[in-house]
Amino acid sequence: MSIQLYAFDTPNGRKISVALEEMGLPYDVHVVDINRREQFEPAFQKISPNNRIPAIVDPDGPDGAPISVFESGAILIYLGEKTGLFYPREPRAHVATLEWLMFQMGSFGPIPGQVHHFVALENETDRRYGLKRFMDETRRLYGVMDRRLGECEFFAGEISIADFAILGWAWRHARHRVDLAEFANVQRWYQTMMARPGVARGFAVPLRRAA
Ligand SMILES: N[C@@H](CCC(=O)N[C@@H](CS)C(=O)NCC(=O)O)C(=O)O
Repeated sequence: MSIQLYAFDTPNGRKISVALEEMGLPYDVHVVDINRREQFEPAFQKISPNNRIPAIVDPDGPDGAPISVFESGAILIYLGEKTGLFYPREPRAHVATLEWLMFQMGSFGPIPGQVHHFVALENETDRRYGLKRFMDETRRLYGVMDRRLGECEFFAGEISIADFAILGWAWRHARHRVDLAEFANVQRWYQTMMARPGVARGFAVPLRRAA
């Protein structure tokens, strides 16, 4: 039976559609339109108590019974454990996968997300202050990633769920005003990732309803 994906067309939603496509898992999409506040509907809140996308329901959970999972990092780990794919078991690569996944969840998501917020503000004083603070930090994070990708091809050495997590946000580099040409290693990695057929399918799957 197919996994049920509850998502919208955002970095955190795309991480999971990309992972599902790359892992070759069958899934059905349920669009949760966060612009229409559908994340607060009681039925969705049952599977995502923090009222955020993405969430999944796997009818075939670890004990054979259905299980729901919220928080994109937890979903990626769940899918990695379920399939054994993109989830290195060799201890050093495993630790690196978790490190870079947590780096994304704790920093490279919350921080560029603030740029997306401040860039849309109309009050010039608020906008300037927020943009300076969070664009500087976003650029610092790209520098961290660039150094890592100068040492290895993918964040954990081999390709892993950490790459899918980080890609979801790097996909929005223009929105948080980063020119990838300034971060050559990130640009090389980004082009490699985007050229993968599974990644292309993950970004193409409709996560918005037709207007
Ligand atoms: N830490 C959460 C963050 C999820 C998140 O912030 N999702 C956004 C869309 S990218 C959302 O649902 N926003 C709705 C809202 O803010 O009400 C995760 O990684 O799953």
